Amino acid sequence: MEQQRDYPEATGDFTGLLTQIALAAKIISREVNKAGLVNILGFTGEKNVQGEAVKKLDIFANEKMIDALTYSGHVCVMGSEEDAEPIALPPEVSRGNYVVMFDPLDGSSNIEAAITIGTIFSIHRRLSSGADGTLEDLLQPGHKQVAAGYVVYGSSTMMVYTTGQGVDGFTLDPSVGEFLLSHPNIRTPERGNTYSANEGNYQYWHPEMQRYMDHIHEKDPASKRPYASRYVGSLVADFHRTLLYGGVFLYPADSKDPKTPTGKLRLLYEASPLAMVIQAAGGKASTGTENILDVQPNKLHQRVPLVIGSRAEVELAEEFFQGNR
Ligand code: AHM
Ligand code: MG
Repeated sequence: MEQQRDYPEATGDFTGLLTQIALAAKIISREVNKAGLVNILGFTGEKNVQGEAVKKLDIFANEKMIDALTYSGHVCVMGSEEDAEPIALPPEVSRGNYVVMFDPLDGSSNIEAAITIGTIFSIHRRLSSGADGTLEDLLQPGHKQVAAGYVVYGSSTMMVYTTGQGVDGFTLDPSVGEFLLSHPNIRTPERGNTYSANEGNYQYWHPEMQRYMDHIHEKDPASKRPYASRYVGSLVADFHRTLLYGGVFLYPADSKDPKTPTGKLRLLYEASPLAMVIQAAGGKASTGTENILDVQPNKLHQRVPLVIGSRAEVELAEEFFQGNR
């Protein structure tokens, strides 16, 4: 709301939209925090579009995001990691000009171990002219995002987002039920000697990634190598730590699953929004050869290799990926 005052032409729609996302996040946060207590955990027996087992809390989070956005009046179409197709609005609700994509509960394989998980969101303006948004509205490159962010359900619940001008973090104060500005203008360190990758995939990585990893493991005190390893296996948690402390997170292409040769993470629900956040905080996100924000999506559930974090660390990895080292 404070930033809205800087834009006299602002209608308040965007603020309204973020408020609805924050509302969904509060509801999801409440359920995540009592996940061990209620009978909401466990497999539903269904598979999501990625072919992975879906837990009940994923579905709950997905429904809350869809409901909060559907009735906001600010959205024309949505896309969710849990839904194969674009999510249209029911006929009776009013339409708005925003397009929202989200991963309602990322890292959900960690729920039963009480490990940090999160919700990621990406907001675009619609391109199409009809009342309802279309697939074309969802398939926009990351540099067209008007805002992006995530909510991390960890030892505290935090919402971090950017509209392109700086990154702010808000911590949920459970006693008042509001997100309070706790981390204004987050800047990611230029360098960081921490890396985050699933090294169990080493044999499946391409030689460039293997050589990069071997380099990171070498002893060279001048460049603070070997780097420290941190890997939660929950993207929001690994990203949030990297954003605040610096370092690099990598999920490269690998040959583990022939169905997903370009890596595991999804461009529209994961890589692109986090890329907007890191870039606004002074960091960088890359496929290894291309800025993530420049990748033109051609399908909703497209996957991309992701190298993200401190600018100097991403550029070091890029040198290897591009065969210059
Ligand atoms: P999900 O959306 O099904 O939860 O999968 C995405 C998660 C990310 O949170 C995490 O970075 C990655 O999968 C971990 O993958 P892996 O187990 O291959 O290391
Ligand atoms: Mg995910």
